[in-house]
Amino acid sequence: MTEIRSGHGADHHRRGAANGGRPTRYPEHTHDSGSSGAVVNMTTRLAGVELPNPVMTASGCAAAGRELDQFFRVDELGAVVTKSIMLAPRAGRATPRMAETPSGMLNSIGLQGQGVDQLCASDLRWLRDRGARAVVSIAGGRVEEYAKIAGRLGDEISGSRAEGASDGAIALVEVNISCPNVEDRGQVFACDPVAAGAVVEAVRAELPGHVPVFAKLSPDVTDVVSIGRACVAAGADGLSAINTLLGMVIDVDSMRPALAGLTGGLSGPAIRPVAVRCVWQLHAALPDVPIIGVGGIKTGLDALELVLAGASAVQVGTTIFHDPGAPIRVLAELADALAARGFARFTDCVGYAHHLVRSPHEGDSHPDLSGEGAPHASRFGVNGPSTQRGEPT
Ligand code: RRO
Repeated sequence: MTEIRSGHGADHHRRGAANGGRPTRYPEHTHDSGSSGAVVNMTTRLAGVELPNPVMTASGCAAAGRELDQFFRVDELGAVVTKSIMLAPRAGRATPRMAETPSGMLNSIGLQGQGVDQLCASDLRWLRDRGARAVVSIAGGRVEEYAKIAGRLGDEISGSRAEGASDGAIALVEVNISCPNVEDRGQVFACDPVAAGAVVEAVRAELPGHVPVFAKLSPDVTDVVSIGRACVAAGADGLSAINTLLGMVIDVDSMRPALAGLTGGLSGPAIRPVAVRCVWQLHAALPDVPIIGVGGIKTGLDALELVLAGASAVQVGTTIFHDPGAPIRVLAELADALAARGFARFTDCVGYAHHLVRSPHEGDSHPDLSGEGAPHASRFGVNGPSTQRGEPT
């Protein structure tokens, strides 16, 4: 049994490529919750792929994880999500590209990056040698570009491309159909169910079946569920929710827009309620589809909120810019929060809040949240998890 203990991140010795460069399997990855002594199994499954725990970095907030590795061992995260990669290297938008907002940040990076060949040759191999799992985020201007990138990753996974290919690192592929910083809104595939489905179908066709494809959705739509459904119908194995919201800041001193690109993507704590709402709606409509929740997570309790809404994994993003150790801290805090609520397994908590509310069609009476009679009634005023359901979702 592999154990993670509270505060483990900084203390552990560095393992390097001690496992021969292959990702470690974690049959029972548990967290010994420091304060209560309770043990929580943090293992999660995303469309057949098992991860030792549900906490990832968010795309675009930690490159490919190399810089974070000086603060904690990135292989101790569930996965590292790479910055969205395109087919060719790309300079991105003009500067300034970032602006502060109350409880958030606005970015207009514009898909700056090294291109997929360089990602495979360098960062993915580093992640593999580190024993970390990679979620490769891909982006394109056209359906054909997404397909070519997926094909390149497919070659890498099958090892047909080069000796020592980085296949072992790639846990799943996140299809970014929702970047807000493209030249025109018509290019945001996630705003249209047909366009979203076309991208997912093309990507799915290029990747081996055992590599799950997750579509990353935009909150800037009227009905996020209809987009999610279209992606799943087109072959997506799961959904990531949410990307940033389109926003704008005007500097009142210069009286000019703060970003050279004028508009940008809003992230940070300000958007967390939007992420919770989207994850809730998607899980309610598509309960069998795994969801990765992302948006404004700073603490383990923030992560717990998204898990209760239906997320089987979470991504930590903007907070990394001022607190690089945040992802590993969030993991420890999430495990503590689960232990305090009586959960023995992370998976038992996924979507738990849905079981505590009635649908509006069931009348006005409120669910019994008293905890009376529940053997594991907790100080949180809800029936303990062991009285509700035994099986993970
Ligand atoms: O690169 C960006 O400007 C960017 C991307 Br790809 C994205 O998906 N979301 C975002 O806020 N910025």
